[in-house]
Amino acid sequence: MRYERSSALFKAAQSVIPGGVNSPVRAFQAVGGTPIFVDHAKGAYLYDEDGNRLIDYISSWGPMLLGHAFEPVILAVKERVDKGTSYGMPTELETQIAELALSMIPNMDQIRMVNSGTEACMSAVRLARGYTGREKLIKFAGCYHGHSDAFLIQAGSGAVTFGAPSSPGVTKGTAQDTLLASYNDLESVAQHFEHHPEAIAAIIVEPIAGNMGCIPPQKGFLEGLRSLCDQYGSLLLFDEVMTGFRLAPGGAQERLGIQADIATYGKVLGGGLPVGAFAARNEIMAQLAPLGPVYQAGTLSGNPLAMAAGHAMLAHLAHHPEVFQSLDHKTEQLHLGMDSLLQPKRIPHQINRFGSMLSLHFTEQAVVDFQSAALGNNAHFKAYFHGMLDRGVYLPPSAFESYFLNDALSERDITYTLTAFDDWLKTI
Ligand code: KE4
Repeated sequence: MRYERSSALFKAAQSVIPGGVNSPVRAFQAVGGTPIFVDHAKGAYLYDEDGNRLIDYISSWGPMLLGHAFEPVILAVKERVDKGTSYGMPTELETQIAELALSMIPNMDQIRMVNSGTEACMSAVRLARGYTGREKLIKFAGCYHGHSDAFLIQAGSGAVTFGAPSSPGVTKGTAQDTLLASYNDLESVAQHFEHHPEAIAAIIVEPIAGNMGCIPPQKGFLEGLRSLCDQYGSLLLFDEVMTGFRLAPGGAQERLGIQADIATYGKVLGGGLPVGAFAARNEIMAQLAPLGPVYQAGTLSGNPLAMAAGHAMLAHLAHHPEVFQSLDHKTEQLHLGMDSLLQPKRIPHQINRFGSMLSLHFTEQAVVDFQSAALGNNAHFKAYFHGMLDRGVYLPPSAFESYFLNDALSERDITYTLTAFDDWLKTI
């Protein structure tokens, strides 16, 4: 693979954009090398500035569930753009996508559109605090809910893990209201409720974690969170920015049969345009401005182009539920194929998979939380990432990310990917 043009473009970008990227993970810092600059994308393929065609397993970190430049989405945006790009006034389109989304999502009465997953999660936490009148938030080490201060918290010292800022700029005052627990470890959550029985507004959780690689919930984990919230009068927030409209029309709530009090969305919901959202029952949403005192707003929230793209995306998924089985099948094929190639090599590895999310970890022990995910052999991962990239397969440039398959991937693409994997394995 040649990368001269990407290298030149990266050099130019670095002089005017911090780190040359508008989101850190794109900078390849975890795997080294030069970020790939894209010229365009179609279906399952990315076409970079050096003319390389790459099979895409990131799908823009989730939104491109149906592949890049999905025709109905492109057409919807083209039809809409001549009517103007933003009004700062309500449109029928916003009601239509809200009705459609709520017809797919179980257990929610209303939805508020925002412009990113971060904004959705940040607003959901504020709403939970406003609704309960409580201040503490429980989150899980390794789960990512966007870059709002309340989420940029790492394990602090102390018997019951108090939060400490994981980024400069996050204040100790903020950190003290975020309590950290371990994913798949109910006891680490119960401890917080025992110490703060009436102070915890909510638990926020990725129902299937996708920011430590892919980590599915163990049996009873989410059910346990649900019952702890019911026992102590706290709200259960499902961060479905990744899983929403990806695992099933109704996301993880539908797939797992567990009800959240507030659910957040993004990615697929916007069909690739900037959209986030949060949904809840009427009694909770009644607290949100302009109905109630919990303030939240956004100039471009419900933007007509983004709504047009999102509506076209959801309409397709609502009318073609077979997409979800197709995605599951393709992901299973990739999983089983990789595993069968790895077995004879006796390379310690774990492959986690749920729906169309998957991750490969070079480690002996099961990857069930952030601590076990961190034990992966990163040198192996870097070699794997670049080995596959050199063979035309684009994977997430970090071991702490999930793959996001898209339904434009053909059986041939999966077979090619496994051939490339086998070819790389021969080099180690
Ligand atoms: P955004 O603000 O990036 O739209 O969404 C934040 C967010 C919230 N919740 C979950 C579960 C998420 O995975 C994300 C964002 N995901 C990352 C990928 N790990 C986006 C990629 C990036 O940061 O560039």
